[in-house]
Amino acid sequence: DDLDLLITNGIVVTASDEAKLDIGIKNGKIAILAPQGLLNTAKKVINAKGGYITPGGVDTHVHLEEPALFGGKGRSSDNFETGTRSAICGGTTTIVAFAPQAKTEGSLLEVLKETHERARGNCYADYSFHMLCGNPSEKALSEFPELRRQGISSLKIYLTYEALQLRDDQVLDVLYSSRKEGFTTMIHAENGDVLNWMTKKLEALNLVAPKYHATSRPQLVETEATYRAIMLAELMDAPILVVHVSSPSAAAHLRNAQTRGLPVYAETCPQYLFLTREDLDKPGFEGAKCVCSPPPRENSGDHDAIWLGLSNGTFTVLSSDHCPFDYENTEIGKKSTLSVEHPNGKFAHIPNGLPGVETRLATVLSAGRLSMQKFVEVTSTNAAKLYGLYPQKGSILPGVSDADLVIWYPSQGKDGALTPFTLTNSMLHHRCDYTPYEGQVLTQWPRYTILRGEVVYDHEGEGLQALAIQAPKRSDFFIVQKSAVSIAKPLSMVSINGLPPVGMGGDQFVDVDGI
Ligand code: DUC
Ligand code: ZN
Ligand code: ZN
Ligand code: ZN
Repeated sequence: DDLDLLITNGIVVTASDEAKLDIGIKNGKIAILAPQGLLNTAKKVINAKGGYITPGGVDTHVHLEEPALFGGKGRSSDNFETGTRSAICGGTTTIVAFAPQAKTEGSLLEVLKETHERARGNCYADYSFHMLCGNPSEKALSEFPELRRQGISSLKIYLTYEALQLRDDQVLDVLYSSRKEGFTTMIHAENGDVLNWMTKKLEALNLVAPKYHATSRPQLVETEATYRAIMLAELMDAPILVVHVSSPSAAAHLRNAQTRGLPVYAETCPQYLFLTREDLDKPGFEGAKCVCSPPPRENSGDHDAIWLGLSNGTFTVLSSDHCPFDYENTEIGKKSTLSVEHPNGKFAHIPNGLPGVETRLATVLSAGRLSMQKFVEVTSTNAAKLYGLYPQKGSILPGVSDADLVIWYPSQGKDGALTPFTLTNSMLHHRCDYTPYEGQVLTQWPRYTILRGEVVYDHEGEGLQALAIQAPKRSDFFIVQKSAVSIAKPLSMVSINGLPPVGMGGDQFVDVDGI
């Protein structure tokens, strides 16, 4: 039978291999991988010109159309339509967004239903959801089995933010119910009480400019909460993933936990590889553009430590934490309320979050600091594995995987390579009015994004400025999360420096019903 699409002349990369192979696609699936030149009939042929072909990006940390939960008065710039459009233009074919339950809401199922309604029929990319749990009430906890039946196997909780912060006993409630259902619990690890105290003290001294956002949240704030999260997870013998890790010292605690064999996973994001606190110290209120939590850290040494954590397996995934708020907002002022008392803004009123779903892959690939296999592993394969989307997503397995692919430009110096270009926000397809990576020089961008065998983004045909989406929005792209946890084991099993693992003493919690 004829193939629907044949991709020739590329270097196929997975998390484990790299080989010159042609790819045959039929009915939206990878049909065959063959030595180059062997396959020759297909309805359509794309010549990859010697460029890399990777599985479509899987971005498992994306906030879309959420209410104001992250400080300040911002409203999410992107809805499901603009956020998923931006994703595919950057080579990400599957996102996992959040179904957000604030403290004031009782039912998780109700929130999930509403989130489905916002997403359904509006997405350009495949999607799934993590439950975001701000109120682990008895009712909410009793809904976990039904959530699982509805294809949800992951849940995010917070140790900070007024609308979301849980006490330690509430964290234990969530971990207890999660382990029964086999959920992965994602934890935002910052000590909310400490950073609120720091914020008040800074405000009393009138130190309110954007740069003081970083001052209010030193690494210790993240490190303590990370260690606490590990300790609570160890006590409960439940798997966790610590999200958006920015601090080398927090990373060291995570590494240590992994070394002791605990199912402790970690995520980092491009903002912790490229931005520093100096980006918060721009003239005027510009620093607000880089306000996120945890904040960008001090210097390139911190970046080096996070890159190392990606290379050595401390970080299982590299996600965007796409959470955009408009800088110029006619209703509420510049990414904050600019008031009479605070004509230059006040960091505590700046909603925390950055756009990044479209720039995640190209910025990291252009930096050239990860092997191609590691790049695929942390930006696609491991994300799919952690949340039960693998091997439909995150891989290129014939007969098994969806035909979700990115065809990159040939590497620098080769025929057909992309001329290095300076990133500007006008090139992007999100609905946010800035990118924190404005001015960064990139050497790569997806040449084509392919979703279930269809070319959904054609950068070459349309040029950088153009909206190049050809596929219509799908009626229902929801991907059920299958296996819940722990396919992706932490990769680091040897102790650091050959030292014996550091134990914490004591016993894990043992449940009476024997889980
Ligand atoms: N941090 C951010 O910067 N934005 C969204 C939520 C978060 O935890
Ligand atoms: Zn968070
Ligand atoms: Zn987030
Ligand atoms: Zn305030």
